[in-house]
Amino acid sequence: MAAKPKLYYFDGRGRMESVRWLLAAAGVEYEEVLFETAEDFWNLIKSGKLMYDQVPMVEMDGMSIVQTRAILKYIAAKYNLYGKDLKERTIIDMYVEGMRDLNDMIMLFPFSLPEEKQKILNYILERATQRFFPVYEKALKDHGKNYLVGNQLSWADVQLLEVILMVEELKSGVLSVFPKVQEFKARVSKLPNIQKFLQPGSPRKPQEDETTVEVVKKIFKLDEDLFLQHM
Ligand code: GTS
Repeated sequence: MAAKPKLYYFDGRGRMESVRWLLAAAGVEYEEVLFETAEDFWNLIKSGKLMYDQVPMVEMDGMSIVQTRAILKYIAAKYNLYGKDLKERTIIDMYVEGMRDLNDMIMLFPFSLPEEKQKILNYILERATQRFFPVYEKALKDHGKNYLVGNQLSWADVQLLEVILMVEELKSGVLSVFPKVQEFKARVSKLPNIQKFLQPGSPRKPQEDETTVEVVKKIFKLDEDLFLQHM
């Protein structure tokens, strides 16, 4: 039996959460190495497995895969969640890249300065409801199918459910004017692998709280000003 994929990251969502989602949707069991300190991270760097001395990293099929998109693409392709041909793949990429733009904003939100939080929150919600969700509402309405691409579950659907739930955590009721997206959410949440991942006790992580933010800053030695410039 092939070894289970092994995920290396800190104990939080960050960039790894979409990898957890995609593996879960594919019904793949995995192990996690969740480091807690800068020393743990340094030891991983010293192992020479991180191409850019960065995580996420996933050990899978004899590779140490880094770069979030590379990891996700490999999993999507391997588990038949990446369309049936190049055109479907490109459409999946277009959906997923938009969703990742939104996802990245939400991922960084807990790290924003207290005095900036409300402004950033408003911006995220405005982008979600004015720019991104209308696209998925229209797509689902226009083709009348259950999934975004090719009428079978793909990476785009998994990423969409993940980001819907993230936005709803920031503001409940945001889907009220998107009936097709609401139906999509209900439908995809009931798929057995996904339903399992949504249960309490699954490897799904909560949104980063203040404690996790402090741990992450220590692990990656993030100086606040530098970090904000990076954002
Ligand atoms: N483009 C990379 C990806 O998508 O994987 C970025 C990876 C990245 O910046 N990782 C951070 C890191 O390892 C951790 S986190 O942003 O995901 O929390 N930082 C350490 C460093 O020295 O850059």
